[in-house]
Amino acid sequence: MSYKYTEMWKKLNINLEAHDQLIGILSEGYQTNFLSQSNRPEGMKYFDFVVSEIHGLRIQELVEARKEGKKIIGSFCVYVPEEIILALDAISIGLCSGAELAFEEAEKYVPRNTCALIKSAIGFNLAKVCPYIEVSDLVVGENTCDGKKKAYESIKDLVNDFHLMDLPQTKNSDSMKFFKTEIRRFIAKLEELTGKKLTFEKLQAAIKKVNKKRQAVARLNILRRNPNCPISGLDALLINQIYFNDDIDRFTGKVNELCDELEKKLETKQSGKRILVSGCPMAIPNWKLPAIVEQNGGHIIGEELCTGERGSFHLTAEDADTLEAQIDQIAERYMKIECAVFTPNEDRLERIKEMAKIYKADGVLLYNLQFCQPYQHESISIEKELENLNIPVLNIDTDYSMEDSGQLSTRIEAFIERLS
Ligand code: BJ8
Repeated sequence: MSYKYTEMWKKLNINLEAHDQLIGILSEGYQTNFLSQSNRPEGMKYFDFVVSEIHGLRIQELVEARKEGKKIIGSFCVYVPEEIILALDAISIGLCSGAELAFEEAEKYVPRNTCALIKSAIGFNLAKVCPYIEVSDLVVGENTCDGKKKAYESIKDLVNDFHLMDLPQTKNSDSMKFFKTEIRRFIAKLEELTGKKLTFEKLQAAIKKVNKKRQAVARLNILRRNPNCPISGLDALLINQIYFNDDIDRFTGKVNELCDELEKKLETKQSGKRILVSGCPMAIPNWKLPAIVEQNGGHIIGEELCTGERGSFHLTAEDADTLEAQIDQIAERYMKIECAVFTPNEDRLERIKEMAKIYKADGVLLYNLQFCQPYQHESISIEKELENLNIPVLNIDTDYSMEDSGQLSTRIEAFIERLS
């Protein structure tokens, strides 16, 4: 990444030495996993560019937006409603949590047996290598799993400003009422921060804009259901990761352009066993599992992940005629997300079964981060259920380190070999 950004990083209090190392690792990983793929669509060039400028140009845009008075809102979870952020003229961004960085330091704040995603979020913060955290006027935490819930007690003191959104644990009419109250509390916090008032017109425009982004990735997902899935799982994951950080209109346009190109490639024969992945989110730059799968004869054709369909599948209704009704419909949309922190969470299993069918998956890979109780727990019953339906399944627990790559490779290769 160009050193023309050094002054900007310094102003953002970035540790330049540690940041250089991180960018070095990121570039190497990108070269090995992405740029070495053959026959990539032309449209991926834009996403390559985004990655090459992920701590550069995009941060510069956010810095400029702040100068114009816009607020930057960072978050770690797909339950944080983007529509509301946009409607208050703020910018929503996903925060770094996909690499093993400063874990020893992070373990001074959270127990060792905490998942890699949480340790990474804290590690990036402590190591001062995440310009997204530094540029965020507000970080929003959500009470989802126990690990995040407790980690936010530390994170709140490490960031510029912090808002905690409480989430119910079950889905029923009472919990929906509670969640709607929490959404309104979030609106109040954002109104105070931005000095603006949420209006029906602004929210309507934001709902439509976010839905268009979701529809663009849904279009890509529909193309991937084709017997000749025209894009690698790695590239599709990358798009799902960039979903959280790029300018929304530009991202939507570029995904649609890519889809226009892919629609013409559906006749090109693709090889590889079709794999559906389900489980914990894969935050950028966590590309470990898809890289191993696709190096061993698999082709990931769908993701039941928050960095995949779970995060973008549901649309917010667009037919409300009052602001209050819009807010309620937003709450209803977000409560449909099938995250394992809810109990019971039968909808997730139904989604996996449905996706395995419509994506014509040869097998399902359950991806759990070590120490992630909700997903590890659900993977046990999901594995049994899929086996009962004769859907081949491989249940994997891993973390962000590369130490288990050899072992994972062997298991995944054997799994792919047994798929008929
Ligand atoms: S909606 S999946 S983004 S909570 S991996 S931190 S669950 S111990 S990230 Fe998540 Fe929102 Fe749910 Fe999605 Fe905890 Fe598990 Fe770690 Fe996790």
